[in-house]
Amino acid sequence: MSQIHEFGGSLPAIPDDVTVAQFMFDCHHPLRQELDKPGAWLIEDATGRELVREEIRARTDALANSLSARWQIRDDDVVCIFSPNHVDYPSAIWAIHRLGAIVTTANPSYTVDELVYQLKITRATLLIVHPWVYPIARAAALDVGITLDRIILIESGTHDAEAKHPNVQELIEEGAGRPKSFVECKLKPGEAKTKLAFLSMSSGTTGLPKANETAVMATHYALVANVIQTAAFFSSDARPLTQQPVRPGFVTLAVLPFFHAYGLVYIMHSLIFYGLTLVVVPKFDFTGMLRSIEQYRINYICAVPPMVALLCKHPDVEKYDLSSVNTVASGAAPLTAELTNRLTARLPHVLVGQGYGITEAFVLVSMSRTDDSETPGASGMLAPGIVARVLKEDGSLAQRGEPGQLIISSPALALGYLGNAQADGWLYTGDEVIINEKAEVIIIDRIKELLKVKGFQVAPAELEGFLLDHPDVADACVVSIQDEYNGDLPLAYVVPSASAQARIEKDSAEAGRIKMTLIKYVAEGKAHYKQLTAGVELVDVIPKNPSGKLLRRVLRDRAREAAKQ
Ligand code: 4UW
Repeated sequence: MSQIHEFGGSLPAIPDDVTVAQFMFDCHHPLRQELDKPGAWLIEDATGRELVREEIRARTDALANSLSARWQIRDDDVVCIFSPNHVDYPSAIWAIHRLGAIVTTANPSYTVDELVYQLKITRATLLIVHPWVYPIARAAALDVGITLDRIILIESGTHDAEAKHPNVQELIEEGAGRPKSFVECKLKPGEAKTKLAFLSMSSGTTGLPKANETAVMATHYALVANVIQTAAFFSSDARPLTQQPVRPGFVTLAVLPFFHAYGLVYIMHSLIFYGLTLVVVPKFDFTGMLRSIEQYRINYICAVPPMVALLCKHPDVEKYDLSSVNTVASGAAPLTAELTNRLTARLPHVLVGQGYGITEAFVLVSMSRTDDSETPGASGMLAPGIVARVLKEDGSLAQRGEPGQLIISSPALALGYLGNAQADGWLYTGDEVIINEKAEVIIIDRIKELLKVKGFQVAPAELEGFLLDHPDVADACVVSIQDEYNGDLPLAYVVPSASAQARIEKDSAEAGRIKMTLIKYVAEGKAHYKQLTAGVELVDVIPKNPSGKLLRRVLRDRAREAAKQ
C-alpha cells in the first residue's frame, strides 16, 4: 500500500520568470481560459460597474506610474493594503508587483494595535486604505512612524483636517497623464522562485509561544504555481464541461475577504485566470448576498461553513431566485457531513463541495470534485503537483485510512516565515488527517495551536499574551468549544493575580466582575472574531508538563465535556 499520496494528473509547466502581474495580464498559458472570452473580470456589487481585462490593466499601469513618481516605490518596498474588498484591490496589488515591491494585506477588522504589529513586522512604508477604516490606519501609521502623506485612499470619502490623501482614482488619472516613470520589474529565469510577492499573516503551524501572528513569505512563483495547480485540477475533470462544478464564464461572488489567502489566491487569481467573473462585495450581509446572487445570476459561491449554515437555515433563502447557482464550495474550516447533506436537501440543484487550504502552501491543497462517489465531509483530492505524506505520532508513515499529521510538498509552498526561512521543502501542516482508499483527504483534527472562528485564524497564544498583560491575570490558557456556526468559540481559563484573588476572597461577587472585565478588555483590544465568546473561567492553576508547557488539550477536553452538559 502506498504511503505517498499524489494526484495522478500532470501539472503543466510553471513559468518561473514572470511576476504575478505579468502572469495575470500577459501570459498565454495553455490552461488559460480568460483571454479568449470577452467577459468582465470584475463587477462592483453596489453599482453593477463592469471592468474588463484591458481596463484593469490600464488602471494597474497608471497606478504603478503614480506610486513610482510620487513615492518612489520600487524593488522590495512593502506596501500594506488595509481595506475590505474593492474593485481596485486587484489593481493595487498588481501595480505594486509591476514595481517589484511586496504586498502585505491586512484584515480590515483589525484594531490599531493589531495593525501596528503587522506594519512593524513587515516594515511596510506605504498604506492603501479604505475610508471606512481610515481612523485605525491613521493612528497605526503615526504609531509606527509612517507619515500621513504616505496614506492613499482606495476610494474617496474621508476628510482629514491635517492631511489631504490622494485616492486611487486620482492617482490613476494622474498616472495615465504623465510619461512612464518606472521600469517594470522583470525577472530572469528562476528568479520568480525567490522574489517575494506577498507577506501574508498567519499564526504558523507549530504555535508560536506567546506570540502574535507572523508573516508568510510567498513568492511570485508560489502564486503562479497554485493558480496553475488549481486550473489543472479543474480542467482534469472527466465530465463534460457543461457539468463541471467550476467553468469558464461562470459568475462568482467575491465576498470572502481578499486580505486572506483564500480570497487572495483562490478567488482573486485562480478564478479570474480560469475565466470566471468576480462580483466584488465589500461586506458580508447574508440577505444582501442572496440579493446579489439573484441580480447577477451567480453560478459559483466560495463560502466558509457559517455561510453554508445560513444557506441551510435562513428563512430568506426561499425569497430569492437561486436557480443560477451551480456549486457552493466551502473551505477554511471543517464543513460537517451533516451541513453538506442539509444544503443538498434544501437546494437539490446545487453541488456542494469542500476545499482545504493553508496560507503556507499558498493556498489550495485539496478540493472535492463534487461527484456522487464522494465521502460527505471529506475535503476532496490533492491538487496536481502536491505530494502528501501522513505522519503518525511515532514518526512513521501512515497507511491509507490511518490518521496522522499531513505533510506536503508543492511548488506553491511559501519560503517560510519572515526571519525564519524554511528550506527543506516539506510543510508540516499541523492538521490531523486521514487519506482514505479513494485518495480523499479527510481532516479530523487540528494538532497545531490554532483556532478558526468563521474561517479566520485566532492564535490562542496571542490572546494568552494579551490577557497576561492585564493586572488581574497571573496565568491564562485559551481553548475553544465547538459551535456549528462559528467553528471555534474561544474560552479563556484564567488564574487570577494575587490582587484579584484578594478581592475575590473579600467579596465572592468580584469573580463575576473580573470575568466581565476580561471579556470587555479583549473586546476592546482585539478584532471582533478574536472575542472570548465562550467566556472566561477562573481556575487555581493551569496544567503544565514538567518543562512548563501548557497542557492545552487537558483544558480543551474539559471545556468541551462541560459544554456538552
Ligand atoms: N476543513 C478543515 C477544511 C479546512 C480546514 C482550512 O487561514 P489558513 O492559513 O488558510 C485557509 C485556506 C482555505 C482555503 C483556501 C482555498 C480554497 O479553495 C478553500 O476551499 C474552497 C479553502 O483556511 O488556515 C489553514 C488552516 O485552516 C484549517 C486547517 O487547520 C488549515 O491548516 N482548514 N480548510 N476544509 N479545516
